Amino acid sequence: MLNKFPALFFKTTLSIAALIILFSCGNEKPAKLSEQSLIPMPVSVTASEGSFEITENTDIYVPQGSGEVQKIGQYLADKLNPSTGLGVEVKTTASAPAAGNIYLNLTEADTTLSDEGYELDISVDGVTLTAHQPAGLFRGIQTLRQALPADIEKTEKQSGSWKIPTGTIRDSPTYAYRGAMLDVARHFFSVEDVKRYIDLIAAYKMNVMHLHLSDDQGWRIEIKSWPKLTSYGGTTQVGGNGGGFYTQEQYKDLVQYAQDRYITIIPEIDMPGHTNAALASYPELNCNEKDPNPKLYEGIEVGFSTLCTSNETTYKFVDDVVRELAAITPGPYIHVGGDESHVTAIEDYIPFVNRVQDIVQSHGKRMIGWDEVTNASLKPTSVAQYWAKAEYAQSAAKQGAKVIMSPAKYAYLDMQYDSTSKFGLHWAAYIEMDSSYNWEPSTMVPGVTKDDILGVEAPIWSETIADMDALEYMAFPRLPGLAEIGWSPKSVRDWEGYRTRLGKHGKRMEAMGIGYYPSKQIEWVK
Ligand code: TNX
Repeated sequence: MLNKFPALFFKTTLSIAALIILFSCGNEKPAKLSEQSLIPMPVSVTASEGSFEITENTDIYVPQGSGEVQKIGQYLADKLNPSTGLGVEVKTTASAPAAGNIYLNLTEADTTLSDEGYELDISVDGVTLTAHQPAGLFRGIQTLRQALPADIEKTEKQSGSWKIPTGTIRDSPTYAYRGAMLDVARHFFSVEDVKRYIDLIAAYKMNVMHLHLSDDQGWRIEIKSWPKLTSYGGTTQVGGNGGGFYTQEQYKDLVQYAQDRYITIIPEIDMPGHTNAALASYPELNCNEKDPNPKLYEGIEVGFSTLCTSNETTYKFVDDVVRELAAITPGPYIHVGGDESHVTAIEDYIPFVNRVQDIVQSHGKRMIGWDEVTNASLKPTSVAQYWAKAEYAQSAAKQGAKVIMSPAKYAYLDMQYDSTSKFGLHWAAYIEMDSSYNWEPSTMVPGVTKDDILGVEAPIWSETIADMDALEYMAFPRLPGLAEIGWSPKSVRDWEGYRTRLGKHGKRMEAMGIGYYPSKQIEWVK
């Protein structure tokens, strides 16, 4: 008797430990679909009991004869294979595949799905992703990624099972334009860096990458008819040490890379201000004969430079630049800046912008400008990007032009989180997670309604941001919330719910290799 007690105790302890191990490892049930931390939050999620597991028998099936869907299937396979090591293949089919597989299908029938909308059905027998357009399949794949364990994002083989909770998600975006802007002028970012940023914004269903390609400190895109813009004007950056530019071939490669992710590149050439790099490269663009050739600039002041608006050479220059850019930009927009032209008299600024708008249109594109361009006469096809002044956004709406919402106080990713932030500025605000998330585009500016708004964009200016580590620290974790403001309807968004989802999403950002700011406002789940 005396001897038996410790043996029984030992056995019981062992079986409890075994049970704990059983439930905490491989056989763990995934959270319900409705409890997955999906960002942006889908329009509707209906969860059921059960799960589908991706195994070595799972493949991705796409309809016969659609090279585009095949490519999307390959994108998904390339996301799944490194971490699972399961060798998922893309195969074509004429009808729904056998149980155990993933099926990507386009449907003409479901016209309630918008261009980027999708339906994701997960049953114990398989996954079916349906969309009206290929872009919808691509967006739906981002949801599928987030429905899998976070380790799916790692680039080395992981152990573990790959279960997806069952249910149905129907989803489509609230705004057609959901963008991020990267300032590659103050500090230059390489093609590889920009591709990484494109991949990161794609994961949150953003569809625009706005590249700020010129500023006082540097000109970053090859213009063949004005070669000194890059050979001289691209040779430095803030603080010196570096600089650089994209050749037109490299730019085309970026456009294609973005297009493969259903992201439109919008190139920006800022004018008439923010032009010191151009003015230093070509003296004839300056009005002032006495000081025709300013030096390259490596500081961070703004508002001191202007193209000479009374000089015909300036318009030849603008026409050449827009013509060459339009030829390598399949997207509908050319951004012409127009911000902070503090040394351009308003009576010169207005006719300048009007003329530039005509030039952009003559090359088959629509003009976007920062909100100050509403001082000019906007065409209804033009777009104003609101960043500072409500009255400018209102003026755009009154003129029948659409508005992109980038309120600096909420949406600027280069603003510091708080006074201890390692990088960033704070002229507009300190932007912690709550204020970054807690704003609504359609009620931000009185008189500017949802119908006036094309969408939302999160800019990152790079005066203090010199590399990818700094960029990711500033963009994350704010960017996913801004993507959600653009994608998800108001009715499914609330700060407390988002806080909880983001807390669980930290592991996924880590798996994606994102060096994010671990805000104290979020309870990060380890
Ligand atoms: C204002 S926002 C600017 C940029 C600066 C930024 C810094 C806007 C249209 N212009 O030139 O880089 O502030 O936050």
